[in-house]
Parts: sequence; structure tokens; C-alpha cells
Amino acid sequence: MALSKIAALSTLLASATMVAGHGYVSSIVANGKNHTGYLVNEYAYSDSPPKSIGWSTTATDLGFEDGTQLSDPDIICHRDGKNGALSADVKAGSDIDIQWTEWPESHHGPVITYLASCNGDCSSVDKTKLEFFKIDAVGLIDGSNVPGNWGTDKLIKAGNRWTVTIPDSIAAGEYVMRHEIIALHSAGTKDQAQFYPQCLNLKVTGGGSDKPDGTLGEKLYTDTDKGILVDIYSSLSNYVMPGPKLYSA
Ligand SMILES: *[C@@H]1O[C@H](CO)[C@@H](O)[C@H](O)[C@H]1NC(C)=O
Ligand SMILES: [Cu+2]
Repeated sequence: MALSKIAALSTLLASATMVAGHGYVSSIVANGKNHTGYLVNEYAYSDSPPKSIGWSTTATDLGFEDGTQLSDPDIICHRDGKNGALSADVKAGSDIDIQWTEWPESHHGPVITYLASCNGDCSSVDKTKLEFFKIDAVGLIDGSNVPGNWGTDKLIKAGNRWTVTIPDSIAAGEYVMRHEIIALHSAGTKDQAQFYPQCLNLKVTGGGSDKPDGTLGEKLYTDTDKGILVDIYSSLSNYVMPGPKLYSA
């Protein structure tokens, strides 16, 4: 075998081992209805994938963005993220259940959810113009046993599921929900935190009049934020959640 082939094969094997067990959002339930997400390991190989509320991505390795990509458009809705064609109706003030396919226990870190108004139709909005406000974030729940009990551990325990409440104070309209896990198992080294953003379109009904200020996706984090460059194996007593502060009505 040519050397280059051996190299390619071993890279493939290494990455196959590395990504075993990473997940993605395969569905959500909103207003009692189950909506299929962008099934990346099927749709990315299809010539005519079904329309979805989930944004498409080419991250078929189920991989991540790293700390060098925090001002790259790929951080917004994952690798080559492109608008979902559909959106899920949801009443303001109600809960959304979010189903991940799986999550590796070792990949501890926060689970964070943002919304950004599309100011119109999310199926055609320019993602680089979306301004995200944070509606939910769970980081370190209990740091007593290193590396601690994290949002990801809660997610796994719930069956790789997460529940988030859509604020009842926000104005009706279409929003991109950016739901993200940040895996911190290697984050003690600069740029080694792993970002797994997932985008899904919502159409919020009811609600109030709030139009919260938000932050562009490419401005959410820097690679030296306290919650991004952090060694979770040094007993932490608290964790500083990265990104803009939590929205409250
Ligand atoms: C949607 O339905 C699928 C298939 O029954 C199920 O596995 C999944 O958990 C449901 N999604 C949610 C968020 O409950
Ligand atoms: Cu991994």
C-alpha cells in the first residue's frame, strides 16, 4: 500500500474512534408534535432529503467546531449550516423537548440554548445577521467529584434529552433556536473546547412584546473566555457560563 494510503486509512480509523458516540439533535417535540430534525448521517447522503426544521450541515463525522473557529460562520449552525425549510409551531411559555441521538459520558460540559429572531422567514434568513439571546444554560451542577456533574450528565440521564421553556414574554414570530453542547474534556488546552451547535426553526405564537437584544453567532465566545479555556480536572467550585447573559423578561 502506498504510504499516503496508509496515512489516510489511519487518519480515518483514528477519527472513527474519536467520533464514536457523538450525537446530534434528531427531533424535537413542540406543542405536542414530534418534528424530525436534520438527520445528518442520512440526509447528507441523499439527493433529495426531506424538508426539515433542522438546519443542514456537512458535519457527517458528527464532529465539532473548535476554539479556532469562534469567529467563523461555521460556529453559528455547525459546519456549512444551511437554513431549515420548515419551522415548528410553539406557544410562548411552553416547553420544547429536544432529543439527541446519543452523547459520550466523557464529554462533560454545559448545555446552552439561544434564540434569534429571523425578522421574517427563517428558511431564508442570513445566519450571519442572526442575533442570539440565551434562554437556558446549565453548566456545572456539582463540582465535588472531579470532573464534576455537568449539563451533559443531566442530558444523558434524561435519555439524551433536554427540555427548554420558550419565554412567554417574547414577541410572536419566527426564531432560530441554537441549542449547543460545549464539551470541555480537553478544554484545559487553548482552542480544544469542542462546540456542537444545532439549529432548528421555531414559529412562536402568543407571547408578549419583548424583542431581546442579541449577539451575532460569530461574537458569542472567545477562546480565552473563563468557561471555554478551563481545566475541568482541577476541582472547580464554580463554572463561569460563556456567552451573553441569560435573558429574563
Ligand atoms: C420523536 O419520536 C421518536 C420516534 O418515536 C422518538 O424516538 C423521539 O424521542 C421523539 N422526540 C422527542 C423529542 O420526544
Ligand atoms: Cu469526542
